[in-house]
Amino acid sequence: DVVAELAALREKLSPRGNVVSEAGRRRTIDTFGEPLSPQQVVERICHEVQTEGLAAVLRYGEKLDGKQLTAETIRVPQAELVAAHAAAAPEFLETIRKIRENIWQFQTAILHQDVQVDRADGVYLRQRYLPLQRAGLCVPGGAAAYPSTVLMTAVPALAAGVKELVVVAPPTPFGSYNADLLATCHELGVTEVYRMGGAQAVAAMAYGVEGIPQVDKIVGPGNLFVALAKKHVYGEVDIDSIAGPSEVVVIADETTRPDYTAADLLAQAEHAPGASILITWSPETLEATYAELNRQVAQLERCDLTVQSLEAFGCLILAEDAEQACRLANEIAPEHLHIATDNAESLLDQIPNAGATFLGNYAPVALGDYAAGPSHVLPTGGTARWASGLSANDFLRSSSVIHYSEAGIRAIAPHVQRMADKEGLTAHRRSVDIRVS
Ligand code: HSO
Ligand code: ZN
Repeated sequence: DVVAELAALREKLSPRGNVVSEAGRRRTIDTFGEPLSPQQVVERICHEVQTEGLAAVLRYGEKLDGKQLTAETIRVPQAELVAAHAAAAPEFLETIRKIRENIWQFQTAILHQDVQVDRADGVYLRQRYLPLQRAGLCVPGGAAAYPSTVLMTAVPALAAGVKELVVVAPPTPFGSYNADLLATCHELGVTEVYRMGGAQAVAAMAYGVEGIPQVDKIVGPGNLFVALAKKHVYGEVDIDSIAGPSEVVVIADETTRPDYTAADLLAQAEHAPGASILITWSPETLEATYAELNRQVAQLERCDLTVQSLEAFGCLILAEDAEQACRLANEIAPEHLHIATDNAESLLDQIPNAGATFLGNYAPVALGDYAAGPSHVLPTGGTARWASGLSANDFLRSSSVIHYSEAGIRAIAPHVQRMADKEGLTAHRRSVDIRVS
């Protein structure tokens, strides 16, 4: 029963179903003196950061990330950003600039434009789009360093016109001590970088603490605690969607190269955890892809992690036909959908539920992860059914403008008066009466 299995898979991948390891459980007891659920841990951290401020952020940084920092050292010094940038290889800086250009070009092209509707008698209505003033960007730092995530969150924000960007990354070698990450921040003009991660970083940005003013919106990926903390602080500030582990669904037919497909499935599994799902209606393609997976996995740097991830979250599905394959893919609503069939474009309309769709043999997900232009921050865990990937428009809010002339109010007044009468709001009615009588 593929559909039931997929439902179970999705549950495992969602923040709700994300199981805490034994080590994590023990650390929770060490930290809090009792075995709290991740939800309770996050509530407690957020509450303490809100009431105690920076002291709580520093305390949890020490307890959970094992790093003792102070009010002075929690922010990456400007000199360190400059030094990381100066020490970076020229080719790496060239890569950052090329990618920034691609992201900038796409993100500025999709920006909402102000709209004005003109009616008779000088009445006009306008929708204005205004950038947020200050945005907080979460960059993970657990399993690998992600300078690409700095690009994929900061450049859309800059394209929208956000003035103040704050980057937070945990105080780890893959996080805010990573020279590539710091060089990327400097190249993009991001000057506020803090060595904090987890729920405490989200809470610090959401409530504001000494030396770190509150942001308007918090975006970007993170572990379970970051995801739950974003959910917790929503309303205090805005957030993007809640990201869980990464996923791909590849749809292949008999023309799809099994070696390409295997490479794509392994790339996803490398995220560990990452779900790699192949759907095909060709038994030969399925067999050949399986053989390729076994052949290629042995050559990988992160072989053990990748195998673990494939065993837990990977699956190869033999569908009856193309139609069933599309139905299943749509039901999964994956973060990444790769239609690698001969007629890729023609299947697109049958699968509306996907965070990002990659078409054809030459569009591996890694291009979208690193360089294409749309952000790689995408809805996961089936939320592509209703959520969108991060874009420059997420850093805008809209605001309406209403202008009426005397002739305009006279024409609409009877309708406003009648509606006010229905609702029994006499003061509303009088504010119109006084102008037209
Ligand atoms: N596939 C990840 C993004 C990423 N991949 C960053 C490599 N680095 C989530 O879309
Ligand atoms: Zn990736």
